[in-house]
Amino acid sequence: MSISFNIHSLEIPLVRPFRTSFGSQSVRDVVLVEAVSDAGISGWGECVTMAWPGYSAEYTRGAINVMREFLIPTLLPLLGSTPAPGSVRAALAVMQGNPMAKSAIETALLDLWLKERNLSLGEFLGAVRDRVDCGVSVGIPNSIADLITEVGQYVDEGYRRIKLKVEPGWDLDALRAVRAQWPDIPLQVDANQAYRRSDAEHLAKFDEFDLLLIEQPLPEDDLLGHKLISSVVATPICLDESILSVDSAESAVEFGATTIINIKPGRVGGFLNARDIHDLCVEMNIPVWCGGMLETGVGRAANIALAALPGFILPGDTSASSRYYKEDVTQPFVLDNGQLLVPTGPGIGVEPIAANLAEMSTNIEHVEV
Ligand code: NPQ
Ligand code: MG
Repeated sequence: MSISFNIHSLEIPLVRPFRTSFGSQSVRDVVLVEAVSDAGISGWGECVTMAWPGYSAEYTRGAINVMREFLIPTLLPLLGSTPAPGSVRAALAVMQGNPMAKSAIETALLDLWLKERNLSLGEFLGAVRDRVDCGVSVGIPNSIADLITEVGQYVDEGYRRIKLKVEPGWDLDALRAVRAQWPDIPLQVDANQAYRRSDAEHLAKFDEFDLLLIEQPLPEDDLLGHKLISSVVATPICLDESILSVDSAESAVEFGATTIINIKPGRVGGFLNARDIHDLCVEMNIPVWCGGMLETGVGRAANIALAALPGFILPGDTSASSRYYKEDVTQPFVLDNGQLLVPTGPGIGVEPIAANLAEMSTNIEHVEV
């Protein structure tokens, strides 16, 4: 008698292609991990990898493999009944790297553990709000005209902050066009590591557009480069890919490489680590915001609970389901006055809709230990 896992591979069409400095995507291939208890209760976690290692070194087939071959077997001694969240994190920490795979498994078991206690993820993490401010991430489009149309749609829908994906050759003209139309809207950019140290003077030209921040301009391992950029650019630098743990967050801040941090549970190995990074940042007076990885409702629900913690003072990439999907795997998250409601049900507070899951599913792998 013990907990078993189903690893669901899904393919969901995106409402429009999402292009970043590392590639373009028109279908989200995503993995949902289901942990099933003896009592037949399911806990859910989302693995936010992409099919290829473009955003970080992890990728979907590798994540599924490491879950099956190493992460789940490592948990075997704990799986007689639903393990406490801290013990899952400690057991998984024996394995290096693979934070997105770890986060998916930890979250599925955490959802189960919370459901057994009738506690919501928000209550467990320490949420202080019942709704969160939402921003939206705008991919690199084909033209300035398309950009203005797309941003206009999001502004009309009520998003409280716009983030433009940028890369060399798609930056100043795009910013100028958006600012000409919307002089006052909260605006930021994300380069996903597309610039180099030698671009410091170029990045300084972003200053005139009154941006909240420039996210991850340089490669993830280049803390010195980010510090050098910060000395030339007035706009705050915010790290995403570089921040992998509590210690790397503290290092980046103390070193002077960043003054704002994007927290993504998948990138940091789960919600416990995400909460700890949040707590550290509150102590250090570093604003944080919740990133996004084109999550389905499963991952989105959990992110919104995280974003309700007190240190999340900037709007997140916690968009409505409709930003990415015509149909979500859960009940859709719908924007209300630029905000989403924090789920209040037990665990992550949402379930996949069986018919949607069946329709989107391309493969199910059962893992029993
Ligand atoms: C970021 N996300 O902040 C990412 C990166 C990103 C919402 O901008 C498929 C799956 C495509 C995950 C493209 C946002 C993706 C993806 C970009 C994540 O850096
Ligand atoms: Mg980013």
